[in-house]
Amino acid sequence: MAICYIGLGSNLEDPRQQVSDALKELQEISNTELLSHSLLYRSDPVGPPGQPDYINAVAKINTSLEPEELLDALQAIEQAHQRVRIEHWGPRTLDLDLLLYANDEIDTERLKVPHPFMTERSFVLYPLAEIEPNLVLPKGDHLSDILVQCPMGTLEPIA
Ligand code: A4P
Ligand code: MG
Repeated sequence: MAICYIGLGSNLEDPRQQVSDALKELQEISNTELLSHSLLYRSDPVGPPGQPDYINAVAKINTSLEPEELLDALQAIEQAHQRVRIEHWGPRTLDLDLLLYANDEIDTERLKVPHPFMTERSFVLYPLAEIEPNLVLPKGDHLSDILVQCPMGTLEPIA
């Protein structure tokens, strides 16, 4: 079994509902258990300006799926949310990123783990720290040390 962390994000078509529904759908992935998840957070978009605010969250799961099988399952959930890919870093109904898969480092055409931008993004780091404050990344970096170098910016937890 592998402990994994999934980053959820949405900024189209009722983002709060999209993320809440996706958290429930993570529980339905085969051979996978949802262990915990963060609050929902609101933030300004990173990337092209003029798009709506994002809602983000992070989930912790335990799975016996292989990394690419898990990615398949995450992409199936994205598809079910009728995600429209308009532009890179542009608006989306649902984005599911595999942030961490056990202590693995993966670099294939389809999958890069840890997720390449996770250590720069407040909307990933703060929800992750909420559920796993003592996390150590595969290269040995402590999440708490990365966090102090990443301002919270406009990120705020929502009720
Ligand atoms: N892929 C490779 N590694 C991974 C991984 N670890 N997890 C591949 C998931 N997918 C991974 O993904 C393109 C391909 O990446 C996939 O087919 C998969 O094989 P995509 O989701 O279609 O591409 P994208 O989302 O447009 O690009 P990217 O770089 O994944 O963007 P991000 O990092 O997802 O960022 N602002 C706020 N406030 N909140 C947000 O959530 N999100 C983004 C998107 C931009 N700005 C944001 C937010
Ligand atoms: Mg993505």
